[in-house]
Amino acid sequence: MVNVAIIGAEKSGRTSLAAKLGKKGTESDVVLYNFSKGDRTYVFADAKEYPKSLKSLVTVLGISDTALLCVSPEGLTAQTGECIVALDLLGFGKGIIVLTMSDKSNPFALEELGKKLKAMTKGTALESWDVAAVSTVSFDGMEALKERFFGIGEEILKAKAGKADAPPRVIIDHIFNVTGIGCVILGAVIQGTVHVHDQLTVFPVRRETEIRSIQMQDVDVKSAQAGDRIGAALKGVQPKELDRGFIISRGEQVSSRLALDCVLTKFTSGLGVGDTVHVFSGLQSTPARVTGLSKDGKDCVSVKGGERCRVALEASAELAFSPGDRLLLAELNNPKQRFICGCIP
Ligand SMILES: Nc1nc2c(ncn2[C@@H]2O[C@H](COP(=O)(O)OP(=O)(O)OP(=O)(O)O)[C@@H](O)[C@H]2O)c(=O)[nH]1
Ligand SMILES: [Mg+2]
Repeated sequence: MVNVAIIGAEKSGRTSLAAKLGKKGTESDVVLYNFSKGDRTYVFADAKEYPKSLKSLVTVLGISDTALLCVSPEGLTAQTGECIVALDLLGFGKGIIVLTMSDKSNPFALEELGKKLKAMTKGTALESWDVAAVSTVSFDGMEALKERFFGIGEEILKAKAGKADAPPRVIIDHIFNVTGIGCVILGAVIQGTVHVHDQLTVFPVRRETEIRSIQMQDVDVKSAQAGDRIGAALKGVQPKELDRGFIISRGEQVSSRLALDCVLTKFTSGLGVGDTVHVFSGLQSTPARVTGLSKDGKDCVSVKGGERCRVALEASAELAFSPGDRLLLAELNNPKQRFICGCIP
């Protein structure tokens, strides 16, 4: 299974593209569109509530392996920049810049826009992304776009196969109570293989559970592996005890006090001790206060855009994470560009 985030500024043609690429499935602040070709399944995730909700954007990126960044002929906005910053901070090395609504533009303008985007993404994780122009009205470019992300999809599947032997980790993104079954979650297996009857724990709440059943694309299966999107029925937990972003695994670090290594984006005004920020860890998010900063091992009171530092945070809720996870800090009230930095614990 290949999970593809479809993101971009407001009215950049995201939903039209997602709806042409797949069939609508799960819908919340994130809408999933499914597409199967032979034994390959693609799930496209539309961050429906973005730009209003940053969480909607971080959620689709959190459940995706690759992304399509939509840019309309109207061009680049602060939100396009914000999407590029998010993709860069999370290290999305594979994806496609999609120039949408090509029927409303002309080849010369499209080429100029593509060049501008290539310049803007130079030195970021998006540096080697291809640019493709499409129209969901005339269908120009649609087949070529599909061919390109099928190519990326195969590379992703190869990389994921290598992760199937690690301990299982499932990130929960939706939670339901199903009459007669009980607690059912939707989520992504991001590492390892989960089997029916596995005894695992839900973090950060540290609740033991057994995987009662697993479904993929509504079909019962015995196991699922890294990269698969699953539905799973859980024994021993109630839906009300769970929240989006909770992790089902054998072990996670759980804490509300975090010490993180960060690199600030060039597009932030900086970070200071005492600041209130929003921390995103996978699909979990919570407000937090900066309680300490240090640069090159020396304590300091503030850091500027582009700088590297260590941040101590006191979060409002416990977060679950593992070494190697990437967290994001954001200032939700900044009107221009809300991301501050990407961090590792
Ligand atoms: N001519 C033309 N219009 C398009 C195309 N794609 C989308 N549109 C129109 O552009 C508008 C915005 O498209 P959406 O797909 O809703 O874009 P969005 O990014 O999901 O928009 P919001 O979620 O509202 O921010 C709609 O009126 C679409 O009908 C296209 O390829 N060609
Ligand atoms: Mg939309």
